[in-house]
Amino acid sequence: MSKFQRYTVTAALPYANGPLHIGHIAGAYLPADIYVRWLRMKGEDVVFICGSDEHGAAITVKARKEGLTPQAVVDKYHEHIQKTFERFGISFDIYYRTSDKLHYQISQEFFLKLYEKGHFIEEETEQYYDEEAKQFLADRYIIGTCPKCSYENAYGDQCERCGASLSPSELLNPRSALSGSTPVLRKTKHWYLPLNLHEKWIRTWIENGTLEGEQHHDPEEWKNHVLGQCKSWLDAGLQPRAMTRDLDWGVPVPLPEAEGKVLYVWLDAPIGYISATQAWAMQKNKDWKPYWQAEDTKLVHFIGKDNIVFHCIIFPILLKLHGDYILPHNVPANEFLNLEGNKISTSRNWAVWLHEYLDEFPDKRDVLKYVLTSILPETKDSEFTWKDFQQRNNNELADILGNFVNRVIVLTNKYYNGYAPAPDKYYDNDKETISEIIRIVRRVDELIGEYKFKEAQFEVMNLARLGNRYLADNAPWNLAKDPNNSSRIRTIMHVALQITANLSIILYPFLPDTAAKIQRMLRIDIATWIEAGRMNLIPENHRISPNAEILFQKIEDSVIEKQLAKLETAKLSVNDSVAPIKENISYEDFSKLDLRIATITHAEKIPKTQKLLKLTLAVGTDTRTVVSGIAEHYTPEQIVGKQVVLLANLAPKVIKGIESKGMILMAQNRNGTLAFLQPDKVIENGGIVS
Ligand code: B3M
Ligand code: ZN
Repeated sequence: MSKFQRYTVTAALPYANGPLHIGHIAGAYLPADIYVRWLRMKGEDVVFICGSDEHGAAITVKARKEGLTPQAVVDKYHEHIQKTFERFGISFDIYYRTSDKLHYQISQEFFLKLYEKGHFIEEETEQYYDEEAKQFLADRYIIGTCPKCSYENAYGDQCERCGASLSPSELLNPRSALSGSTPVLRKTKHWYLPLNLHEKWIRTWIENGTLEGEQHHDPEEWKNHVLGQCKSWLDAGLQPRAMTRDLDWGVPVPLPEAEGKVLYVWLDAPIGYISATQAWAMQKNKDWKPYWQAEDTKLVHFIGKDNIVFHCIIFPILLKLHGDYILPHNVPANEFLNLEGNKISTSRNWAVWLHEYLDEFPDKRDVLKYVLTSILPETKDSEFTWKDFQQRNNNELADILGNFVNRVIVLTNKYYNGYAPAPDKYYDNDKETISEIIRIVRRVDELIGEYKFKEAQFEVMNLARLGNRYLADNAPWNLAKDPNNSSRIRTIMHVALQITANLSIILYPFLPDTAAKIQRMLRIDIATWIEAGRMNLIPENHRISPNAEILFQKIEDSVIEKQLAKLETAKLSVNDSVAPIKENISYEDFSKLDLRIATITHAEKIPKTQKLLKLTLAVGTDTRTVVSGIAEHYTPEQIVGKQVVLLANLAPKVIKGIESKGMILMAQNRNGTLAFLQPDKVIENGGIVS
């Protein structure tokens, strides 16, 4: 019996800035749902928490891109995400949102408690400021080259490629995510959490699972890659981290001198788990405190790997400093799911969107659950392919699970008009099969408890494999040719029915729709795990349904081909990556540009460079050299003679030792191809563009 009286299970709050894709589901939500369904079946007191994360750059950058207010963005996507989770059957007890006023109050109280306990350091520092957008740039508002891996689009707080935690001042060639301009430094005051002061005890908690000398959890139960990421963070040395930001969207800092500042999104978002629990408890007229403050509550955070540090180091420090809260007992983070050989990318629309899947396969949500659980990135990145989706549906769900259940229902109706027979004598292979049923049930139970859902589901399917083998080995359909075998057939069909009933129980956390269908055909209603492993689930004379439903239809090649074609075209149809329109400028600003028509009279590659061509341009007023980064798109031969638009009064610049006087204008589309801007009839060189 577990030492825990209740369970608080959270799933990472998705940013309300776009739809859900299969990577989100495989990362946190499906594993969490399997775990919670299993806990509920075991009669545990569990609350399953999630909601929309509605603050931070992820929202405001999206708002600028879509020309909406942040509130309009979160209203649009919160509703969409909530509905999609419901359609997919993720069984949250509450799907909350952090723009809710209760969350503002709880976050502010949390901040004030730490502030009044003196846990923050107030400091005025220089921060990057975008003079065009008139905004300080922190976190995802600033992009630059990662100092660790040279990734050119690293964020101010984290590099998505190598996972390094960064601060904006570490970025090389920083640029604003809002206007693209180069930011300047300006002074501003923030409240810092000195993570470094807590390094000792948080390291002990991570490495030994102990807290103030007591055993809090067993680190052996934590995933290696989670511990590894925490240790590399700790070994790099924890740094003070600002818990406030200069933004106009977020939870206002509850201090009179903090006008125009909000709580750092990674302070307010995890507190969102607590706010959601309080909102849920109010709805249910329950006390929320035991779920976050009782030592006999188990707290488990399901997240993706890019959130590990926030859930294993920063949030636990905040909870401990507050003083009233328990710390997480496990954070079974998953790695990333890739798609058809590429990283899933919302900006390039390289994704299988969950709402589109549900639109196109309305009766196949269990198929996607099964396939994703079969490939969960539990300890390393994994890959979704539509071919694998089809093969697992056809060769596993239909041929193994569906086929076994169908034969049992059909044969029970054929031999006994649907009335379950009483077993006669048990032979060795019957007894071996029965003990194998019990072994499998116990093993599935253990594996789910260890967050090994992929292996657990495979073990569930072993029960269906066992059933198929048992029927094939005993072949009741052959025995039925001789009436003397009727007592033998009764035992065989009795055992087969018990396997089917046990299957419907242990399948439920993974494929709830399928489990319900099987129980409907068996005419049983068993929702408790305790019944699993029993051999009297279908007693003598219990009548099952006369109708054997086909659980899984085969998926044809054409269905898969259509999905693959859709992916290919989707890549080009995205409007998500269209750069935001910059701030308005005056006509005076525009009139400073001197744009002319010019003709390329000569072009050559610049040695030892991949991207650069040296162009000679006839501009009418003069002939000049311009260096242009188009060598990966055009050969010199392709462009000599072209008329182009030249920004003639751009200040000259020496590039690779060559003085470049001006810039030719190019258009770029979403997947990176370039095009010249050319007059649609010959214009004299030097012709003015206005
Ligand atoms: N909104 C998800 C992400 O980083 C982030 C999780 C918050 S959980 C408190 O994509
Ligand atoms: Zn990096």
